[in-house]
Order: sequence, then C-alpha cells, then structure tokens
Amino acid sequence: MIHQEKPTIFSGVQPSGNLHLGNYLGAISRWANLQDKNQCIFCVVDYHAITIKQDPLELKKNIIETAKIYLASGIDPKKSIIFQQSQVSEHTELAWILNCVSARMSDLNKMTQYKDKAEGNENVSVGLFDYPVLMASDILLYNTDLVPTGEDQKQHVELSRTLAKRFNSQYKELFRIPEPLIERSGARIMGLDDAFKKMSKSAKSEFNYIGLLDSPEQARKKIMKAVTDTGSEIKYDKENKPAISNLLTIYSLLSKKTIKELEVDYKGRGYGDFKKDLAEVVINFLSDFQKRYNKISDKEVVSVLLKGKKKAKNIAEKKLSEVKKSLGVL
Ligand code: ATP
Ligand code: LTN
Repeated sequence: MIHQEKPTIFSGVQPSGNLHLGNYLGAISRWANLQDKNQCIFCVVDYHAITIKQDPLELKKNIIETAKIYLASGIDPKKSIIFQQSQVSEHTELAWILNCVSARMSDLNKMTQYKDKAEGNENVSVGLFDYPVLMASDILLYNTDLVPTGEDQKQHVELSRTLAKRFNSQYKELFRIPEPLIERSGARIMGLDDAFKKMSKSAKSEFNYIGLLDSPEQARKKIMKAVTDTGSEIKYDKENKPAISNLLTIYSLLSKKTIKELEVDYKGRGYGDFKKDLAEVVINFLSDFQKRYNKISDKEVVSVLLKGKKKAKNIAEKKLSEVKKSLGVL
C-alpha cells in the first residue's frame, strides 16, 4: 500500500495582545479540527509583532498568552507543533534570501495591509513593508499545503505562492505552492464600533473588539454599546444591515444555531432583546474558554514551546540548507 503523506498546515498569530473573537472565529478555532487529518504547525509570530513598536515586558507576556490561547482552543501539542517564530532563526534567514531573489518592490507595493497600517506615513519600519516576505518564509520552510487564516491574509498567502514559484523557476523546484484555507463564515468579523472595518487588536477603541480574556462585565458593555443599523429588523443583509449581520454571524458561530434559525427566533423583537441574549452567549463562551485558559500554567507553555522549537527547527534546517545549496552559498 502506498503511504500517503498527510497535508501540512501552517498558521500563526502575532503576540500583540488583546486577542479577540475575530482571531478566534476567523482562525484559531478552526485549527483544532484540522489536527487529526493533517500535520499541523502553529506559530507565535513574534518577529511579525515587532514590525510595530512593542514594550519588551508586554511582548514577553503576550508570547506566553498567545501560546496559552492556542492550547485553550484545543490545539494539542501531542498532535501539532507549537512554537515561537524567533526561536527558529531559519525564518529570518529565508526571508532575507527571498527579499533578494524573489520579492520585488512592485509586489510589496500592492499589499493592502501595509497601506492600511502605514496610512501614508513614510515614518514606519521597513519591517512593516517587508512583513509579507517573512510570512512567506514561515509558510515555505515547512512544505505547507494549506494556510488557514481570516480573509485579510489571503493576499499575503497569494504572495507566498508568487515568491515560491519565482524561486522554483529560477533555481530549483524546492518550494511547495501553498493554498489559502478561508472559511465562508467568520473569516471577516467586523468591529463592534464600526461595521465597515474588521475587528482588530490594534483598534483605537477597546469597544471595537471582544477580547478572549475580557471579563463578563466588559463583554456585556461592549455588546450593548455595539453599533446597529437603521430599522429594527433582525435580518442578515450584509449590504444594508452590516452591523446586525456581523452580530448574527458571531451569535451563530458561538451558539451553533444557523442564521436562519436566529432570524426566526427574533422575528418581531428589537435590537435590545437580541443584544441582551447575544451578550449571554458571548459571556458563556468566554467563561468556558477562560476556565480552560486559567488551568494552563506558564511553565507548561514554556515546555510546549521548547519541544515545538526542536521539531520545527529540524524541518526548517533541512529546507534552508537545500535553498542555500541551490543559491551557491553552501
Ligand atoms: P492587527 O489588526 O493588529 O493587525 P489582527 O487582529 O489582524 O491584528 P493578527 O495576528 O494579524 O491579528 O491575525 C491573526 C489571525 O486572525 C489571522 O489569521 C487573521 O486573518 C485572523 N483575523 C484577524 N482579524 C480578524 C477578523 N476581524 N475576523 C476574522 N479573522 C481575523
Ligand atoms: N500575517 C499573519 C500572521 C502570520 C501568518 C504566518 C499566518 C505570520 N506568519 C504564516 C499564516 C501563516 C496575520 O495574521 N497578521
């Protein structure tokens, strides 16, 4: 019988604090289900986080917190590799190589995340501009087949494909071409204070997001204050009712009720009733999540990251050495 290799999955989240429901519903919550049929690698991408100024003590705390959130979301270190990006130096080494031989200024100039974050300000780090090349290195080092993320990362995964193809055709067929894996529902959770912008941990107001570690009071207050649309009907209509459609998506994903069922449940009832119930659903989810989170010690996380580092390094070293050989530097 031919032994078929399991597909490889790679994804990561920046340890930049305030992980929120968008990160959970769009990315992390999907990862646990992928672990049985795939070889999964989940990374805490700390070198991506430093593209924007970070306080060293906060960053250290956020690295542990992010890995703990992976574990509390059901990522099992016996099945998956969990590690910290900066601990495997091959990522930055490959990023430099790709910068020189594959990536073009014209590719990076097209990246919308950079434009959104820089907001026309030239006084931002070169790292922020180069961020997608480091992300491509993360993905390409591990022969990744699928990259599960939220909708906002699609363009970056597509760039990884372009860089891999360019390298393969110029040097040697060394990189597997990855595919984005984006779910239809929850891939773009919108801000609670602005239904036209995605929920984001770097949002200016904390009323933009529900943090995974928010208290019940904070969560309730944020849901009750969330913006709504004109009219009073609870109906999914992304074009004309973006705010209620977003709240319905969150409600549906956390309660496992379909949007259609929710529309029937709330027929003839107002936004106030709907928000009160949604707040309860969110609080119940947070309470279960935080119970699991609080059971995990920092020591356990450090040990998981150390074991993960060894496994990741083993794979990354081999790939980088092939790349160096083909370049003529080894
Ligand atoms: P920031 O907005 O500060 O850049 P972020 O909230 O986008 O941060 P990331 O670490 O960049 O967080 O993203 C981690 C994962 O969460 C990625 O897969 C990303 O696509 C996903 N994600 C982020 N925000 C959302 C959202 N609002 N809805 C769905 N998925 C999201
Ligand atoms: N850029 C991603 C985080 C990230 C990532 C990756 C995601 C860095 N490297 C590799 C998937 C695969 C973001 O979510 N902002």
